[in-house]
Amino acid sequence: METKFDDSVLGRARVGTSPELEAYYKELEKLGAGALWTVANDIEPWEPRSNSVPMLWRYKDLRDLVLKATELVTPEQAGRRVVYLVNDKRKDVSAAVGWLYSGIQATLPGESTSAHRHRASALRFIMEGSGGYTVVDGNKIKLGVNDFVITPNSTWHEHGVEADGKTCLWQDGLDIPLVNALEANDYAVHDGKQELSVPVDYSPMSWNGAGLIPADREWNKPYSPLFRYSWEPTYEALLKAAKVSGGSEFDGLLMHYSNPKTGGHVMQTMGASIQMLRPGEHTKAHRHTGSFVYQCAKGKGYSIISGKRYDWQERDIFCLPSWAWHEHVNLSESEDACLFCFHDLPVIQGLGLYQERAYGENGGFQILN
Ligand code: GTQ
Repeated sequence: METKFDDSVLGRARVGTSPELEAYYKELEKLGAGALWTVANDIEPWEPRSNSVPMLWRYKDLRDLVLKATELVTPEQAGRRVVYLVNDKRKDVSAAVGWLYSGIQATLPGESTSAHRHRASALRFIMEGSGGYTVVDGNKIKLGVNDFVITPNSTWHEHGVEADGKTCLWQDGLDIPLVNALEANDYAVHDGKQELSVPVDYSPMSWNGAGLIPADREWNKPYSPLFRYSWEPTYEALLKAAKVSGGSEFDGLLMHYSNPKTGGHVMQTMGASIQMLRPGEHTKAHRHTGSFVYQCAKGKGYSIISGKRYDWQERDIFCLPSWAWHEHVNLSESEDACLFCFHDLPVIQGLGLYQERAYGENGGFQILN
């Protein structure tokens, strides 16, 4: 163990054992109390500690099983027809990593769900299909492949695929584990489907992402008025940025989807980002707090997380636990690779919990295997 993590130093709990102490602990336990020094070193780790493990979910392995759900249950029966992604060490809270939930939802042409809402926030990244849509607070939003859409906390939402569309699969991301941990979740069902209160695509058409803000519109909600971030302008933004910037040595070209009104993250508890790795790019290793769920939107490569290599290609999903060393590699020498991710950075940053460390800095190291 490195000396700086030595629990025998002054300032750490370093009480031995004795029959007298054991008896004392028992007395305290009977009264619903305990001696802090018996747990202090555990509950006050020297550095951020994650209970999650890095994991990769290969699309080619999961896709058929997700589609099989369409033969087994209807949206009416299931509420949401979703295969969710379970971190080996977070089964108890149904998390993909940290306090984040993720799943893959399948909707057949002509199907739609009834509307519901919950205190947890949700987002989606479209994996395949056509004619998909989601209705957020009376605003029907059309969804195409690689589009990113938000359904902020307590907004009514329902999903569907037009009858002339193709089966849609999309990745859901929700902060269910976090909101449950905070003991603040709730859930309500709508008595059917929402009435559309505005024209289709009202949100993305009026908040168009060109840096222009409607002059006649008040927006005081704590989340982005732009509900959909389409792939085309997103990818174009990355290509343009790549012409004038090298990006970060740790992240390549990394952009956060933002609330056009504030420039901040799209929702209060969850944010999302898109990242481009140029042909052949191999980022430097670093680590930071925050939990991240990635989906490869384009290309192929691998990430080394906590010393282990995870190879990914289009549609594969993988997670990065808080404080895990990581670096990303684009395996193609001619094509760029794009990684979508969603994360809890709004919470981590908003509560002053963000910290970051470069590989090799302050004794940090990474063993590659
Ligand atoms: O579409 O609202 O994957 O409420 C899990 C919970 C999706 C949804 C999920 C949900 C939803």
